[in-house]
Amino acid sequence: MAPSQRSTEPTRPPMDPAGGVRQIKLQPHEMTERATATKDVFVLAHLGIPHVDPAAWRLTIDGLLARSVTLDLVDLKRRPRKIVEAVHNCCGSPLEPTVATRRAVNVRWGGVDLAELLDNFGIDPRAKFLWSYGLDGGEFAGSSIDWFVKDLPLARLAAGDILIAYELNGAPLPPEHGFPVRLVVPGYYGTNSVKWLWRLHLADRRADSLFTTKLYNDNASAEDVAAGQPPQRPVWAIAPEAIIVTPAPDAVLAVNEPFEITGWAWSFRGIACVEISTDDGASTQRASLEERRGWAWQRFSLTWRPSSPGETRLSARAIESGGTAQPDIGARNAIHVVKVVVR
Ligand SMILES: Nc1nc2c(c(=O)[nH]1)N[C@H]1C(S)=C(S)[C@@H](COP(=O)(O)O)O[C@H]1N2
Ligand SMILES: [Mo]
Repeated sequence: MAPSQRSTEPTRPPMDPAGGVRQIKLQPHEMTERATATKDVFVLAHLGIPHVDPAAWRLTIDGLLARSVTLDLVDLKRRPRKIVEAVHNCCGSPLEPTVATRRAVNVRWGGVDLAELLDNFGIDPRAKFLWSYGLDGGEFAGSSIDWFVKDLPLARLAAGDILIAYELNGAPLPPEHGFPVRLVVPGYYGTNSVKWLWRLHLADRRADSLFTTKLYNDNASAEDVAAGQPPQRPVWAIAPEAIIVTPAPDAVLAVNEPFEITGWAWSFRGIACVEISTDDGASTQRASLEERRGWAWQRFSLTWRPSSPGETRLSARAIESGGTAQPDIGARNAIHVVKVVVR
């Protein structure tokens, strides 16, 4: 390999469609499989889908490094391939950050370990953020976007497993999921995993783009601000969340018959406990919960024997290692409630 530096920006590949795409494939009660099939993975593209010629594709890594580098697909695939199973979780619309959308899948990504790759090029100690650029551009929320740009704190490298990914579930990335190459940041909301990646830039400050500084920043609570936290918090690490898979909404369950309430729970820090309520929140019981395995979601289950007929609301609350619990309402990770009928 003879790394060289690219001086000019790439030409944007054809966009088809040009304009946002949002395909939500599975509702919570359909998330029955531990490993989500590629056809069931949601598609979120704010600006459309660029169709990239893999032979012309290049990745430039520049900024606060001892030396910049440009890699092609052959360079990348020659390096050791790492497979990472991880929850992939869209945080919902950046224009409606407090709406729970429950877009989550659990998949296997394959690619090159970013931390190992960067080690070869000498990270400057002044570098604090990694900016990542997608080949897509266009209009979003009244703004004209050159490139989709996100950033993340370089400190995230220490937790491991950030990939420059070229495979999803053992096959090349499909066009809509970032072909030929995307970033994958396990444990961070999906928006940070930039598709159609063409540049990684190391900097001492956050990227000044619509999707980094204007959108995708949550307002901190009054308590947090009083405790000295910054007023805004970037949408990076995934907050605790649990999804009820069984029973489905409006399911009819038999009185006095055991029924297994099941679902998935996850967060950046990992889930320590899931509490289930079968009586509209009046009381809770602890579900049995799988140990965390890497970045994958954790299954929970609880056998419930409904004792009286009528309508009731089941809910599950995930509590992560460290103690943070899902809020009841008004957040992207508000608790999931499923109404059922007992007869
Ligand atoms: N280049 C680029 N990367 C992107 C996006 C985008 O619009 N452009 N959308 C982000 C969002 S909001 C999510 S949730 C995930 C969705 O990835 P998927 O469509 O492969 O499921 O990609 C992220 N990466
Ligand atoms: Mo998203």
